[in-house]
Amino acid sequence: MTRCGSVNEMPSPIVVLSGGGGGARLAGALSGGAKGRPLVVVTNTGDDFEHLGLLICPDTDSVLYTLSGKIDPQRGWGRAEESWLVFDELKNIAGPSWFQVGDKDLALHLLRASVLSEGQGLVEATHTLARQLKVPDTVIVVPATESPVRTHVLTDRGRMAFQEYFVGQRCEPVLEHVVYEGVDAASPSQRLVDLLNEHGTHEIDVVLGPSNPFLSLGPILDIPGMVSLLRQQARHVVAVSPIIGARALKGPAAKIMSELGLPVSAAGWTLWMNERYPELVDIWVWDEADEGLANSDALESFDIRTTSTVMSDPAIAHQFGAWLLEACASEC
Ligand code: FO1
Repeated sequence: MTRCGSVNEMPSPIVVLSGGGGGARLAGALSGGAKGRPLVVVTNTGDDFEHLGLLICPDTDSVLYTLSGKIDPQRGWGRAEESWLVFDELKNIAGPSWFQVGDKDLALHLLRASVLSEGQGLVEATHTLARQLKVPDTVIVVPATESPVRTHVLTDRGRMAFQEYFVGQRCEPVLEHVVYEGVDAASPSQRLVDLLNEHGTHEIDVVLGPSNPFLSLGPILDIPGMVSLLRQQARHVVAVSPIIGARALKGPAAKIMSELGLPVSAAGWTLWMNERYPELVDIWVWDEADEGLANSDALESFDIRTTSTVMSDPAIAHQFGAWLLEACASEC
């Protein structure tokens, strides 16, 4: 089946699946540079959790903050020019201090709680917050699902919720298995389904950000119906490797691959993704540092393209975004 060469007069969206800092940075790189094409950013909800009685949505918020120019670029999460008065006082009165919530960030969590309590669902609430934060209106940020999907990890220290593993234990436990609690009962958010179905089949392009496949993309792609929805609507699905050399630029992707007994390389990631989500990806984007690995027999039938994928500053990230848009539009 060829999915290439669609001739569509109307601008069809670029859809980015985003989790963690890499996905948010890529969404930022593609926003504004999409040559009139709207950008839809589908966010991972597996990291969401209740803290201090508030729903915290870290991956959605990293996208909102990145797209509104408010992200702290060093940390890659939370607000730039943050203050910590509430957090410091929480510590003084023996409140929970393992998860740091800054004052400006707290304001967003309070606003989300307020609109949710007024009856908005997570998707509508995210849209409201995006407008309040002044995310450009050419970008739609949409949580992958309205249903509660929560990532849990099984480790050598037992089972724990994602943030307990990621922040509380700094990803130190050896990971044995990942579970997306609630995923079997979940479905893609209706807003996402509508956005994708507004266009004919094979008109949108889908980009899987350089996000952790187990912790960030899995909770999106494992939602029943998600892969078939994307595949049915996409002209091209392009996946960006989170592994460069034998490392992940940030986060535990390489450590987890090694703990799961997978080869830690762009090739290992490609073969695992293809086995886990067969026929989903058309174009595999690797960093140019890994070019030499693409010649293996096991990868003969894969469309692997290499470029500099390190989004070290906004200008370089935009160059990579422009390159990706060209790749989406190319024949495969
Ligand atoms: N990450 C940390 O390493 N430590 C924190 O205390 C922390 C607080 C935090 C608060 C709000 C938020 O949106 C994100 C926060 N993160 C923190 C990042 C978050 O745990 C991870 O980036 C994602 O869940 C992984 O993608």
